[in-house]
Amino acid sequence: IKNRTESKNPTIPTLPLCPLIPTDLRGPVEISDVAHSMEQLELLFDNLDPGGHYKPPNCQARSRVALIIPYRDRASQLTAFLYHMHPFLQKQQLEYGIIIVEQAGYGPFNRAMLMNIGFVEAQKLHQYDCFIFHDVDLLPEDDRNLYTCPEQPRHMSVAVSTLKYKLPYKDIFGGVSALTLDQFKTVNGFSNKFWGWGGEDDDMANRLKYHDYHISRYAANIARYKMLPHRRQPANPKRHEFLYNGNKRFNIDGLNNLQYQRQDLKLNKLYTWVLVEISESR
Ligand code: UD2
Ligand code: MN
Repeated sequence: IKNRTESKNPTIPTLPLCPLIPTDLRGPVEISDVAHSMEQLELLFDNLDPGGHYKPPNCQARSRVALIIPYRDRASQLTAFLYHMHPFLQKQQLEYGIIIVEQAGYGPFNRAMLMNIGFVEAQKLHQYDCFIFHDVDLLPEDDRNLYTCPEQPRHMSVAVSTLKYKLPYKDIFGGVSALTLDQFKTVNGFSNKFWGWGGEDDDMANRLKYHDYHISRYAANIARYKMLPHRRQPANPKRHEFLYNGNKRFNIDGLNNLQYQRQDLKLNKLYTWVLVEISESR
């Protein structure tokens, strides 16, 4: 009788599946306030494939997770993020990659469009089945907050330090959120129309509702995050208007009309870096 985990080629044994619930979780995890340079971090984490990609060495991961991080001009937050996240994700025995999508230039920031770009670019690199859209300034405080994609889209940053660890309103979907490949395609990704602060996360919540999805969440004592301090971005004055008439655009504004110029892509040691130029078109 053949062992089930044995492959056809006897010289390459297949790894057993990783346990459903990772074995080494502890609950609350410490958040260090020691600053590291990127060079220091690169010496610290020597178990990553190029581009900051990781596979558990002793078992086959159940999920292949792409973390998509919208980014511009937050260097010290990025090092703090990488220092915290790599050990955190490895303890959860995931196959994962960290993709930093940086907006070039000084125009208004478009978080949602960078997410769409990250989704497209990540798929050119690995066969991801789960996408976690993640602010660079949020660090999870409990390792039972699993970075996976459940049956329904999951809003992960339920309790955030700067929001007094309370959900500000029921349909909030900003901060950190997880969608499967199929879910993200079904809703046509994020809207590309939200320039500047605000609204893009609520528009995504509306897209989910429109497609009969439900937002799932872990309990607030587990889905806790520390937000690193930063200045406020100028709010987008059009955000309410775009939110209000967003449903007219769900099927024409998103993944299917996404336009950008990729200026650079580097498989850095700790993350994949994609530099893009985006502009308001049509
Ligand atoms: C809230 C949401 C965030 C988003 C935003 C409105 C939570 C916990 N967070 O964050 O998900 O919906 O409101 O757009 O609900 N960024 C840069 N450089 C910049 C500006 C932004 O890298 O100059 C990136 C970075 O990853 C940052 C994220 O965009 O974490 C969100 O921007 P923010 O942190 O300025 O906004 P915040 O904290 O109000
Ligand atoms: Mn923030």
